[in-house]
Amino acid sequence: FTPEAFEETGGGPLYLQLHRLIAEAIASGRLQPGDSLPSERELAAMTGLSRVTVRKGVAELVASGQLVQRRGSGTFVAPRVEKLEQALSLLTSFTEDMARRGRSVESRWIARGLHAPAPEEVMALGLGVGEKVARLERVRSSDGVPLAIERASLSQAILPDPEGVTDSLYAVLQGRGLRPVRAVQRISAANLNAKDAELLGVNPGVAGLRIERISYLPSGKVVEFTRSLYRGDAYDFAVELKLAP
Ligand code: 16G
Repeated sequence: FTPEAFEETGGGPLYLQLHRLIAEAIASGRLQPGDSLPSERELAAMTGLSRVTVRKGVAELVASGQLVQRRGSGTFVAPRVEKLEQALSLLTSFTEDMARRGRSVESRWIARGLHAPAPEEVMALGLGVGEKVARLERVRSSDGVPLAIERASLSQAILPDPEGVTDSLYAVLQGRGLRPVRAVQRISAANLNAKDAELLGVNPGVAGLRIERISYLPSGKVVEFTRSLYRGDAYDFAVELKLAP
């Protein structure tokens, strides 16, 4: 990061030139995942830029997730995640998706139990008066990389014993003859808030995908109402389109 290097960055505001220099160093492999970046003071001394400008250039890379800042220990190149291509037309579970890829599954439980339902759960699940909701909230990881936060809600009638779900929810449902056969899924963009970003090990504000799934039994009865947050940098959702009739 020498002053000369800036002459080759194509001009523009100084903080953007620094942004480009660091991004190129990451893209070319000169900076590797996990490498630490010089401190703000050192970068300013190396480049001749002011600390304010350095801070702005680095902040952009933190916001886009290419750099990670850890309080007290500095700024690092973010670990590289391999994008997972996921077909959108198949009703599969997280465990099945990862098994098909030959990857491991780890789940970190945040909450699991029966609760009084929130209004949106009553609506989505068609709960009766006084019926409780089983909530399963967990961070789903694969090969050690956190990929999604899943918050599943099921009626007490479908899942009376949420504590009994230790690994795959769909395997438990299958065992009870309640495996969903159809689902409606909605995907929208979301910037991860500080709490969810921490659970996923990424910077607050980076791009995420909010996925809502309502799945059904052959009878049309709702099985689950699941709201998930997927890491935007780890997923690539693909769907096959056919010519409209
Ligand atoms: C998937 C589903 C989720 C379901 C879970 C069960 C999406 C967006 N979500 O992650 O609705 O509850 O699988 O996984 O695809 P499990 O059987 O591994 O617990």
